Amino acid sequence: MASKDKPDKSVDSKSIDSASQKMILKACEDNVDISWDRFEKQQPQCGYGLLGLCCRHCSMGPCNINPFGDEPKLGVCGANADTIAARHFGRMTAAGAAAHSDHGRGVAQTFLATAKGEIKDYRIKDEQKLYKLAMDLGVEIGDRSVKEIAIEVGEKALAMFGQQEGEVALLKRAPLKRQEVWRKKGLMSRGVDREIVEMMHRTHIGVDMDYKNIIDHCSRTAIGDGWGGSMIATELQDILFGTPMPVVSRVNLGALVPQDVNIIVHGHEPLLSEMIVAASRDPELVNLAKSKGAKGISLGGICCTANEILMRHGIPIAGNFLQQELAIATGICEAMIVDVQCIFQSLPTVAKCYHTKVFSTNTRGKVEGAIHLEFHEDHALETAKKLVREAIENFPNRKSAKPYEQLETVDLIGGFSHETISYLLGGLFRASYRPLNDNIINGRIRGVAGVVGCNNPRMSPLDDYHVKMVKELIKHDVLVLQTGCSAISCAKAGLLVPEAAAEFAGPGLAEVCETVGIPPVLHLGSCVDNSRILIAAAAVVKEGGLGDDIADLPVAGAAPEWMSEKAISIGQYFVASGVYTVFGGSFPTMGAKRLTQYLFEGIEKDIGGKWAFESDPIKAAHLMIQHIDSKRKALGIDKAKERVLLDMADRRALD
Ligand code: NFS
Ligand code: SF4
Repeated sequence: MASKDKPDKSVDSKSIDSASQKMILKACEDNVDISWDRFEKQQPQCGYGLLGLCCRHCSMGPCNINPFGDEPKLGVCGANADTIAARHFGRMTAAGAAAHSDHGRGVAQTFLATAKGEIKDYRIKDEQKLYKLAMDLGVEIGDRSVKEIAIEVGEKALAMFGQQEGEVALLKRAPLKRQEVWRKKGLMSRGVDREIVEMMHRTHIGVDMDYKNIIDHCSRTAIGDGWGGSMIATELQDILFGTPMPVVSRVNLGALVPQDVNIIVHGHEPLLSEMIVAASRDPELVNLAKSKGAKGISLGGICCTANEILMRHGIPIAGNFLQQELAIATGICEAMIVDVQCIFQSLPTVAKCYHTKVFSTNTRGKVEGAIHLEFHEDHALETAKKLVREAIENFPNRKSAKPYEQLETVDLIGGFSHETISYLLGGLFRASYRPLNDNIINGRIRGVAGVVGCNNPRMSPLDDYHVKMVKELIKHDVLVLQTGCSAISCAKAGLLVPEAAAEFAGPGLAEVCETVGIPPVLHLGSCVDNSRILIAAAAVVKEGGLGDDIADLPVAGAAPEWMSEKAISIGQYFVASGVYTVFGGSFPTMGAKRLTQYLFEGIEKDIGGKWAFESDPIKAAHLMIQHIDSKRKALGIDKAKERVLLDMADRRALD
């Protein structure tokens, strides 16, 4: 519990949105410690750790390297700063890739069991996408039944994790030139799990002591995530739950409605949340909620689970990473249901101050103090109904005598996928990236940026960096693709609606957005859905006119408020795919000069992409714009031709 004299005047420095500010103040009044308080109590944080100069990989250590001219310069085993930081960076990549990929494996297992008819609560929703994936995996279609095809697709997808030799099949979705770069450098992932395990081996004491060699393996591991584990997760989720289509919804803590039973789903795997969505619409349970005095059942998501159920069902998003405790602090959250990843261990402690019940549901993610109600795919809906019932039963236990305030929400459009982007631009019958490529070539769209990733109290106020950077990008005609908590940040700031084009975008981008009717910032889903950005980039290359590799495209990436190891894996597969990628906040190798120099410069000539670090959002946006401009110049499209949009009459006149 926080002390009564906790300063509350600094709320502006903690979040830019007023719903969060109100709940930060409320938590303070209620004497509840939240992430910002704990961050303050951790200060000053360990400088060695921040710079990547701390190693505890063996019991001769822990060893620290002094970044200022003085001793010690070597660990007990003789490891230098670059080796120590590279090993640390490697293990972060491996952990991030493991998180995405273990999620992907779970989806593949459920998919296969569904295809075989072994579980009943899921079914194959998108057959077109199944066929497409089948072709990419070399599964024969012919006149085989959907069931036969799905079983083989499921088996092949699952086998990619444990594959030992050869190449992960989906890497063939990358442009040919990219594949050549990878093959020449020996970076083709041989199997998703294999590279992760090998990373753990290489970074054990006394194995890989060459920082560039470790970074090569970071690429192999991360490519196996982005073009492997994460891509499998996205593809199979789309086939099982439907490929997202643009959908209107709302975002922010106002997703919790005072008159309703409020259920928050938080975490990552849609296997669970999809079933909670179904259960929350069950008429019997809705009636039960009414019998307890509620108007209905409101469901809201936090983190990537939020993105998953927004994308496919239009369920409102309650918040991003740093808002998880604030959702409980509203006092009107009957149940918070969590599965895996990005869950604060503090949730049950915060919940104790209110009436909220926290449920853990995954055998991989038990939470001390939470009620563990394990979720299994073979009786998914039944468990989901049990959880919803628990929430309803908890409705009469709210603690405050005062009426609760309805917090605000902001409108957004979600549900963009690689497929919908090409439909929207090209039309349903001639879905194509041609109009996008043409608009990039003619300069109306200067380039495309992927802005993704987390929130971090280090980067307070919450959302500020994301929003400032993205506004600066669209102002300079850069179309922005988003996923994860970053998309939620910009959604709260009102950037994910078509009207944002006229208000915030440069004239070229605004014109394109208005013609097509899309926002200048497109929400592509959760963090595993960064694979959609890779597929879109490959599609742009394939469409032609913008070079023959992702590294040739006028594109850039960023994770402004990153905190998770998953962000490192994502950053590394962006870089290894040829993308210039900027991180904010901190960068985990800064104390290791040669390694950092390599990641920020030297690596570009090896694999086409490179990293950058910038703590100022406007400067970071301009680093990306400069990079985009340099690619435009290399492509010879830097001198934008003054062209006017031709309507049909003009065209006829030309003919
Ligand atoms: Ni991505 Fe999604 Fe958010 Fe960061 Fe966590 S929820 S997987 S890791 S914090 S963006
Ligand atoms: Fe120290 Fe080397 Fe052991 Fe790391 S591996 S703790 S640097 S002795």
